[in-house]
Amino acid sequence: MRLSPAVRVSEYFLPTLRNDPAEAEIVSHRLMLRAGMIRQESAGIYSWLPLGFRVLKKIEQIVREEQDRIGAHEILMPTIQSADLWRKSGRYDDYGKEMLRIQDRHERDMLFGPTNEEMITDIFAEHAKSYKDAPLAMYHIQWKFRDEVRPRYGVMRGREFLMKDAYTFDLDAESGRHAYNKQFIAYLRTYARMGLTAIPMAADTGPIGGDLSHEFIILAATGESKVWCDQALLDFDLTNADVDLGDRAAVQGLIDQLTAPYAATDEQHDQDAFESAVPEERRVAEKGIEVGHIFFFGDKYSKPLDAYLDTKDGARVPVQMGSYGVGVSRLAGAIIEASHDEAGIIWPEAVAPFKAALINLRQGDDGCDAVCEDLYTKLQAAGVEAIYDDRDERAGVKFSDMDLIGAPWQIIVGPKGVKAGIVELKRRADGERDELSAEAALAKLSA
Ligand code: 5CA
Repeated sequence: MRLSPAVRVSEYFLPTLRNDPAEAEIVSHRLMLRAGMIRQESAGIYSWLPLGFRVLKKIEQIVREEQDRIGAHEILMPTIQSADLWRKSGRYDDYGKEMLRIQDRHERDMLFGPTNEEMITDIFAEHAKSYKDAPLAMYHIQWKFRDEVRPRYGVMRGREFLMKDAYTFDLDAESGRHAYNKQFIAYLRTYARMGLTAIPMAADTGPIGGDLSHEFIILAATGESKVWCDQALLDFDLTNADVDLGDRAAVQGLIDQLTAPYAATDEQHDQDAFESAVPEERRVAEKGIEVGHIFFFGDKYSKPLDAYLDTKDGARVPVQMGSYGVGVSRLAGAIIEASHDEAGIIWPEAVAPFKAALINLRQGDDGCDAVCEDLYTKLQAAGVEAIYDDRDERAGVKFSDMDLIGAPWQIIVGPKGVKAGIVELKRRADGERDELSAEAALAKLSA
């Protein structure tokens, strides 16, 4: 999807707020509201305004590229599902009040999907019959609904939220495990591209089921899960996931290496085991945000939903499955939790709504306007996504709004500099400023 390459604030919808909204308890929620990224429609349900939408699409695209890279195929399943398949799997009753149940005009039981194991198993079962149809991996990026008891923290725990859910189908458990491992590696790559260190932790499987499962956790004081791990995991270069995906032993070796140090969430934590496994100076006990969760559950759904494959020697076996979730909308909040300061958001370049904010300090001044217009045109031509603050506002307002929305770079154009033939290039992350010609700033940003 192509986002518009550049916008003028005067023509944009950027409803920034000067003050902290009272309802927001954590920094990412506050900043998303203040930066005009989202608007709450009802508890746990949000509209994504232009700035937020751009970030959501960037996150989605990274997730998509890393799924495609391991050979998963993108599809799109509906949000509304019939209750029939869920009755077959037994989860219609198990899911309880978290599931939003709906009746259509014919009084047929429908539901707003909280996840898609049943539906995709049924899709697979209808068309896949033999060993030749495996292995297969498919995913979609679709809105989910879970009627959470306590939706809170903005998009972090919503009721309606965007999830990438992938599903794998294999002939035997060993191949299924390899499919799980490939997703594991795709997850490390995905989070690393967003500037995040996500720690894999052995986890409970809850309503999804199975006995092999990992959560991917970002450490943050405002996280909802308590986590304990070995500092070694934080020091480990998790971006170092360059392994030949066809080499099962090498892939398993990498996973073993990543899962060997102690790492556990609340449900799995054992303080004695933690203390004996990790020397005191390396013990990390913090809170974390779960940004992904993967499961291998074998034939839990394929048996009741009749997804069987004929093997080469004529046997008939239930297909071995796993499912793999990434909290796409939650990530927008999680990235902000990991990257902000007093003044606002500091977007990692890969997910920034705009790479650069062009700030005209004296709108209406011929010199400033001319330099800005020229830069604005050239930034677009160079493919640098830019937001031009061309409002008739005080410099202070522009500075604070542009710091708030957090583009990685700011080009600041003022009357004095224009006379001297220079602009200021400011890096949002550390405030470092450079004085240089407009051409040099442009060259730096388009590099
Ligand atoms: N079917 C499996 C994997 S596809 C599944 O649904 N897993 S899950 O329940 O763990 O959800 C996957 C991810 O979605 C979570 O790791 C989390 O990042 C995100 N998520 C879950 N519930 C919410 C919620 N209420 N608000 C925002 N994100 C959520």
